Amino acid sequence: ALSAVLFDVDGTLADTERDGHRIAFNQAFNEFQLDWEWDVDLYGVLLQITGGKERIRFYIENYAPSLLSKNNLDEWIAQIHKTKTNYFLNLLKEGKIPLRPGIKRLLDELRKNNIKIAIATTTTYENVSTLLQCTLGDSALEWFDVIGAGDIVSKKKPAPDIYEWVLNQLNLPAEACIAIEDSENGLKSATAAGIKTIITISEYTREQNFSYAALVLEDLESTDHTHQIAAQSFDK
Ligand code: XBP
Ligand code: MG
Repeated sequence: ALSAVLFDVDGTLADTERDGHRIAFNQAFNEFQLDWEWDVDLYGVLLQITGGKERIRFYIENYAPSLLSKNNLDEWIAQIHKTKTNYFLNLLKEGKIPLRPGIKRLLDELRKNNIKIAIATTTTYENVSTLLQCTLGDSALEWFDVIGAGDIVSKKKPAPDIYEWVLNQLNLPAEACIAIEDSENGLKSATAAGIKTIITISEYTREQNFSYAALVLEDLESTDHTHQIAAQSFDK
């Protein structure tokens, strides 16, 4: 039977990338007087690298390599990223980033049926806690048995580490869980951890390869989807 559903955050719980993270990165670059502008198309390319600090480093390597010789490069990237996180938190607090349709209802139904819910994400912990509190209320953090986020593991998605860490904290085998993801990197990560994965397509991930997902859905809006998710746990 199904014991827990593990949720990705960016692109799955909310459409955070184009009008959230991307904007916050650009605001931080501006504050650091960098003339970098991550437009909507370029950001789609950069999304293949998960994790904000890792994404900034990848950008420097490919688009501004002269900066690679900069002293304390990692520290500088971390400072830019901290500034970016603060801008992103502001966007969340201003209510600019709603949950995707059906998410609140699905979380409610899982809780009602005593199915555990958890988070497995590459994004920073504060981004997750603030998103949940701003959209679902202050008590929402307590709904989740485990929140695995950011640098808690050193290898981010598509590596399985974050899902393995969450399974470990839940003390559950992969077979008792389902992951909900929006991207190929997320699908790879959950699948490599042995977890059956349902995809909800997002703007940037529409063309990706989801051939080995258990189920591919446009979104989680209709109640049928809850039954489809529940059904996944019976045909194992
Ligand atoms: C999401 C990400 C994150 C965000 C930025 O991937 O890659 O890096 O874009 O978050 P996934 P931070 O949905 O597969 O977890 O800047 O806080 O790292
Ligand atoms: Mg995602």
